[in-house]
Amino acid sequence: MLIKTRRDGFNHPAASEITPQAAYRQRRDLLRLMAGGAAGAALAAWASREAMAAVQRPGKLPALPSQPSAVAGAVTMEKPTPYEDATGYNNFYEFGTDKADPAQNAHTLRTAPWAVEIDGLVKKPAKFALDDLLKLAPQEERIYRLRCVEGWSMVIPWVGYSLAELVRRVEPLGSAKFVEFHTLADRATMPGIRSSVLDWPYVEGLRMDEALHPLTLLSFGMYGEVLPKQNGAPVRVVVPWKYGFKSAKSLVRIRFTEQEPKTAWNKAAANEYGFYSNVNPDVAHPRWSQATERRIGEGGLFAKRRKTLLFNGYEAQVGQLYAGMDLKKNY
Ligand SMILES: Nc1nc2c(c(=O)[nH]1)N[C@H]1C(S)=C(S)[C@@H](COP(=O)(O)O)O[C@H]1N2
Ligand SMILES: [Mo]
Repeated sequence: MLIKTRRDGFNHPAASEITPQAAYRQRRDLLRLMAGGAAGAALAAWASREAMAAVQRPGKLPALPSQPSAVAGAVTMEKPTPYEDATGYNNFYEFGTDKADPAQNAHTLRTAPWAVEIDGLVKKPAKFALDDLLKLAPQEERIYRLRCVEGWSMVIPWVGYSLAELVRRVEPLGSAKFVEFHTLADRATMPGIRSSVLDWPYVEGLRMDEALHPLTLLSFGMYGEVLPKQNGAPVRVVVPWKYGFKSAKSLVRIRFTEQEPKTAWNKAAANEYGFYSNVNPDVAHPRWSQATERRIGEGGLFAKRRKTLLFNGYEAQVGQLYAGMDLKKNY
């Protein structure tokens, strides 16, 4: 059977339209995930991950994906970025500003014990221990693109569940219009926060409808394994239609607010990093075009750049959220 591709070369089939090849790949991945499966062994790997060096693969996830993704748009036919590239070329300024710094330095991050605090305009404020957060909803693998504002992109098989699952359970008040994400800022283990490049902690935010969109993922793993520290262990957000900096790593607090959150990058340079930061080839960054991108791990310096797609290729799924908005003003 031919894989039907859209003009843009990407394909976002509903679960029912997944081609045999994609279904095979998904089944194989699930089997691979489940092979790690006797819960005890997986938990042991989870517990011992602290002892592993950052360069080693961090081990299986304790909570296993239970089903292929049913979220329309969660599947891409593109080849995932090689693991070594996705874990060796990172932005995580708490561990340094060079792309190689997080892989070098993030081993000092302590991911256990870990808890995420939920507060602000919410009926059920709570503090979730990581283990409870992991089990809150069935996890699944979703292959999403991540597009950095610096002009590169990756394709990553993330593991997690829709952030909406968590939001629903804590019951935001009617007055809650935005969700604010706070990430860890620990001077003792994060060498990068001695620098004043950003105002720590790293804060990001979404409008409530964006946070509730099923594509917005609370992620605990990638490539079927626990998140490597440099990729935001033990829990991060992934917002696939926005520039990468919206995808906050190493989350410690989620706050519901009435006001638009003051985000770290917006505070650092408001004219360069707006609140929305939707991937948009027609809105240039003040210092460079956003029309094309370089796929990391693909053919080095001479690889052809790809055309960047509106909403990173997820327009069919998320375009409606911005109906009637001027995306040049709301960049
Ligand atoms: N806490 C925190 N989260 C962060 C960042 C950061 O510096 N600190 N960098 C962001 C940026 S700019 C990008 S492109 C992505 C990179 O994610 P990756 O390293 O997993 O590819 O993480 C985002 N989340
Ligand atoms: Mo980025």
